[in-house]
Amino acid sequence: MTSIPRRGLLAGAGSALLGLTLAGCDQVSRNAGVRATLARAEGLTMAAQRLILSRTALAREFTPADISPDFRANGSLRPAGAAYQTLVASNFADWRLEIGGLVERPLSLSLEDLRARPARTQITRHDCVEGWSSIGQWTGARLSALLEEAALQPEARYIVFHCADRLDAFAEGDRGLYYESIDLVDAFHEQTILAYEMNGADLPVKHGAPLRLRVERQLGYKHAKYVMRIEAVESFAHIAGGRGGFWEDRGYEWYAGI
Ligand SMILES: Nc1nc2c(c(=O)[nH]1)N[C@H]1C(S)=C(S)[C@@H](COP(=O)(O)O)O[C@H]1N2
Ligand SMILES: [Mo]
Repeated sequence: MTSIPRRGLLAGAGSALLGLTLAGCDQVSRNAGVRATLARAEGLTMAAQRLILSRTALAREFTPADISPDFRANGSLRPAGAAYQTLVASNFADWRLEIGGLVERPLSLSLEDLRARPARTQITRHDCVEGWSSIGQWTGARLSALLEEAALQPEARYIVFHCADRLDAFAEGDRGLYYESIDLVDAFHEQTILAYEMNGADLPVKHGAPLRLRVERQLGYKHAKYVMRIEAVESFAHIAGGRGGFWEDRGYEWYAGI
């Protein structure tokens, strides 16, 4: 398992604690002072340490026989707009994943580049809040390795995933775009990958081609499809509705642990 940078782990632990004990309490979770106190190593209680351990535990993995013959697709099934259609037409040859924000070395990676990076394959169950589950096999680049390569700056607390699709046609500007965010505990989790393959084939368009997040300890809406850009941030308060994700901006929990 890749080791999470100590600073990142502690910062993530702070936000994990807040997520559990102060869920939905916006004022407090935005209070940097509270987070800093929770993140201080000496301030970590045994309960907090147990909590970190429980968050690094693996999600259940299944066998090839368990794979759902018809994995459901949900939300956007194909981003609109000429730019995405052009990418599909060339089989994503000109597509690049941008990794930036609070990093020392911004990256711009082609699918080929991503395939050359440390990878993981896993068979997991996807649980959607709408009440359905499907089991699929995912292969992708480990997010931890990509973030190590980009080298997070010490202020980085969250990883934001910007997607190609506009799910809300009526919302203004970037508020209608799909996006998601996770903390560093999940970003460095063993099973957190950017998947370019599903069930042994290229990721289909309806499931997020060319790249989608798998963050296996959380519910379906956290698994951003059509990922175009990854941004390391100290806070996501300035992005879109400010709550860390498309559905979070519409009332869903930011931490959707399962
Ligand atoms: N970009 C983007 N990512 C998204 C969505 C979306 O509409 N757009 N829907 C989310 C929801 S609610 C679920 S359940 C899963 C569905 O993934 P699937 O289509 O591969 O089943 O993607 C999540 N990620
Ligand atoms: Mo979902």
